[in-house]
Amino acid sequence: MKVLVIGGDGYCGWATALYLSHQGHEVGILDNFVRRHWDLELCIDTLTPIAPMQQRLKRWYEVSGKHISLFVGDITHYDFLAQTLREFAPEGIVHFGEQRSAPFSMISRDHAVLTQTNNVVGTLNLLYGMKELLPDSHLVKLGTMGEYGTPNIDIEEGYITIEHNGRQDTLPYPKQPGSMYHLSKVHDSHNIHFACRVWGLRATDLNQGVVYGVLTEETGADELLINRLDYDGVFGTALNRFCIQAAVGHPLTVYGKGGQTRAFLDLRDTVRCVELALLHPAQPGEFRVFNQFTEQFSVQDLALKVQQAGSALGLKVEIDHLPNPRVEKEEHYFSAKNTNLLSLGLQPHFLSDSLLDSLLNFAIKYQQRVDLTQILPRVNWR
Ligand code: NAD
Ligand code: USQ
Repeated sequence: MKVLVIGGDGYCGWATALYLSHQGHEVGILDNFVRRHWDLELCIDTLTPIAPMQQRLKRWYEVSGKHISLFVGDITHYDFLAQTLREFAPEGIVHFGEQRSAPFSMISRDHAVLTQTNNVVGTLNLLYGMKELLPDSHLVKLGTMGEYGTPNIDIEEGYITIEHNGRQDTLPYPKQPGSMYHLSKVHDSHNIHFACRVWGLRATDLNQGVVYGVLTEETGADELLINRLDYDGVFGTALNRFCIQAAVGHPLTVYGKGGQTRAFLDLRDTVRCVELALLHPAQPGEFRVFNQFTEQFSVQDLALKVQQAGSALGLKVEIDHLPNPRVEKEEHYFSAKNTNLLSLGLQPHFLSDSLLDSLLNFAIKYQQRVDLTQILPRVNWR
């Protein structure tokens, strides 16, 4: 299949582009490298030394014999996007190309506006591009489990059947997102749903949980193919951060009580889920929603698991409960469905001691690159 990976220089996108290329798909990467620019602006850096994209692609060709096309530009610029769609003419479009940090979106009004403009306008341009140029292509869009928030009922996959005043309907599941970033994903979902209903486009929204891990078969094949791994207080995510904190002897930063429960998955499952969605496309006019995660944990559970795995490696790991910089429930019900991807054949990698060992060892290997001043959270929701 011919697949365009938008955001292919990022954490999920790079691993996915290489995986799809390895599986024999013809892959193109579109990215404007704005994430590298935001890192520079915030004075942060990935734990792992990532190479420039052109070097990454050259080495991938040397290692695998497979060519990946590169389109450098911003999808909020319609002319560039339309030209890329015309030239590459993909059958599947995987869209990772957004500002994806909740804390980044809450730094200031400017950051909220940047996040929502970048994400909503980029996706809207893509929908118009598909309508005008590639109406039969299939959009696989990365959404987030955080669109749902933490309701006191089970979370379904995108839709819920409701009875009201004696009548019944199946409607989009209510959304209660917890940051300006998560809100941008809700706005995207509404726009994509509209494009499917009204223009007959086909789309799959992957409501992904928090991703952990760094190694995939392909990114581990050579040092120049290494993936990014964020640990700072803005772009770093819970489990990845905890492993790096443990490796450098920083107390684990549990926010508040730590009862916040979220859905998680291994990066190796992200890449496979995307391929499964591509291989089993939505029908014309269908807006399909899959909850993309394999397990649920509270933040405190994760900290205890990392502490245990660290002890086994001889690390002394302390757990801190910091005042929560976010406004979120710290004790709540959380039970989400995730059967759609499993029924398409996903065989999950569950969080195991061996994964934690490998993440911890990876973090130990690159520990001299950690800037300890970037670990504590700096962005407050209030
Ligand atoms: P990332 O920041 O590592 O990568 C995003 C990439 O998109 C970057 O390379 C960036 O330069 C590019 N990009 C952003 N805006 C662009 C634009 N306007 N035009 C072209 N390129 C643009 O993020 P990630 O962690 O790989 O996340 C990818 C997607 O998956 C995001 O949409 C995110 O919301 C979603 N997601 C991520 C996680 C996670 O835990 N990392 C969990 C759930 C969902
Ligand atoms: N948390 C801590 N300590 C930390 C970091 C986070 O306790 O050091 C807590 C947060 O308060 C929150 C939970 O862990 O309750 C998850 O936070 P996170 O930073 O790991 O993840 P989040 O902000 O939700 O965002 C990440 C990705 C985002 C994606 C989302 C999936 O950055 O792109 O959409 O995970 S989900 O959480 O399912 O919405």
